Amino acid sequence: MAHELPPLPYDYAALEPHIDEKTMHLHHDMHHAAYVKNLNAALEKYPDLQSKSAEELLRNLNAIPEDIRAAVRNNGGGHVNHSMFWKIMKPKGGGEPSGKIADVIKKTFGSFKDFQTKFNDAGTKQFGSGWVWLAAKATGEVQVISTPNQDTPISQGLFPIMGNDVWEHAYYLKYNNRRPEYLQAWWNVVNWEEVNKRLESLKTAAEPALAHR
Ligand code: MN3
Repeated sequence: MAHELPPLPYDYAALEPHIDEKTMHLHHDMHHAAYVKNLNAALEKYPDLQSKSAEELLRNLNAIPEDIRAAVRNNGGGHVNHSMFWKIMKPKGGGEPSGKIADVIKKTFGSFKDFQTKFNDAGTKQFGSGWVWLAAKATGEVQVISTPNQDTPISQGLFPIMGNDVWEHAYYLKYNNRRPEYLQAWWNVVNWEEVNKRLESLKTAAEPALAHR
């Protein structure tokens, strides 16, 4: 039961002009594929860990044998983060959020615009590679956080409702060093239906159901 690379849920060019086709090819077929391959390689010596979902492994990294802990953290994180990332984007996405996520954003941040500003700011300030998130506590309370590398909110006991990848591999071909421009453009491809589904999964499951193992 090896971990598998999920297919992109749309064409590589579908997020143009905001995210270019070549970046999507490299990002999905090379970067994400490498995380999956390296996660499986790390688990080779530990058959009892192979049946666990990547989320389960990441939820308690201290329980992972020390010799593969960093590999699981980086590659398991990379796998889970990107599996979410592809799904929370879609062609002709973006616009104002609707449904429950709109209410949560308004209640927490005052307005969608204030939320975007806070999210973009955290993404811009994340030094080096990492992610910016809207993450929820089990109580449902949400906050904007950033994490370095492929670290996931799951390892902090938080649930990632949505997140943007601020590694240079996510934007450098099109935006070069202009990360703020990428962060701004990204809102045009957000799949609010999927974000709402993730928010909903907080309430319907004791263990939030993430899409992919
Ligand atoms: Mn990436």
